[in-house]
Amino acid sequence: MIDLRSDTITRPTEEMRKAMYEAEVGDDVYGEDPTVNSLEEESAQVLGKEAAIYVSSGTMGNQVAILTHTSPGTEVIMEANSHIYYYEAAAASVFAGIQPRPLPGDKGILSPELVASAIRPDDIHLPPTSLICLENTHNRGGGRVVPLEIMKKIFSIASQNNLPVHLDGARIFNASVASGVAVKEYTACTTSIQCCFSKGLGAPVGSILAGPEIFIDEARRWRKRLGGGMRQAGVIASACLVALKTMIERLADDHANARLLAEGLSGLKGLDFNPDDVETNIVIIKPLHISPMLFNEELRKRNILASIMEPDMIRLTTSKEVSRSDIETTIMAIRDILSG
Ligand code: TLP
Repeated sequence: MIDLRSDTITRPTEEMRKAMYEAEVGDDVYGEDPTVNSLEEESAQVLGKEAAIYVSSGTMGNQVAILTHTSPGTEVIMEANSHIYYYEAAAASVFAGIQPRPLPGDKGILSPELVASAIRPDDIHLPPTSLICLENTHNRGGGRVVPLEIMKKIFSIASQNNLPVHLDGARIFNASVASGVAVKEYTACTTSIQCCFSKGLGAPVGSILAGPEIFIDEARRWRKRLGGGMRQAGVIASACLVALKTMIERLADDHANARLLAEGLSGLKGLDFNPDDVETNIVIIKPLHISPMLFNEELRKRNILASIMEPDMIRLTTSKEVSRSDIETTIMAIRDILSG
């Protein structure tokens, strides 16, 4: 099978498995797991933040951040297609009791002016704005890189209003590798950042949440409250350390494969698709004359897996599990389906 459903399907490398086998461990709820401690220190350093906390998933990282930054009855500004708004089962409303304020973006990119206009004035009728959330790269935006300039402007607006900014940086290393902008430059425009090891970086489990020390201290309490305090978590954290060391540069290969796919699909009749929209490892296409369900079934018959994003949208995601020749096979299969 050629699995293009997501980059979450990546399996640990040999080096990760070896590190997991050999990991030194302790009880992390006591702060005594040396491998988790190393991962948190190293991640904080790489992300340019004072401190970091290892969490079980990207969703937990985002939710712990929202819980830590906000209080019930306040409003959180987010992009209407962001993962936090779209794919976290309303967790922020359920757990943090916040009201989301979804704003329309251009393929995931928010306009700073729109963000500024959405910040609530002080009025007892209105929920106070407590947080601005961003996402980079933007998943439903087709893996688009949010430009640094946009992030800088939004951060400056937030700072003028004494508001924190949380970045869902599940794929921040993809953004950095694609744009050539250092990760620290992006994170300098955020108060906190969540980034995933279990996507393109190939580790089996976990994300990091990084931010100011005082914020991470409180995030530790929220993680515990949610039942996210893990014990000998060094076994899985060790693979994340390997991911940081060995898996970032190679994301360029995934981007090159996505580009190859984009070019192979460019101009095909029966597809609504602009290859210029592809900037990282995600390719979103809209078949025009065949339903995505049927399109997906046809792909599956040809041993290719894709994910349906919307009733009219298919997502193809490249990762280390997909080779250049798999992409060539996929292009031929899609041409075949559309011509049939
Ligand atoms: N995204 C998954 C699905 O949930 C859609 C995928 O296959 O892409 N932020 C972003 C931007 C994400 O894309 C994801 C996962 C998360 C957060 C959540 O991470 P996990 O799955 O670790 O909770």
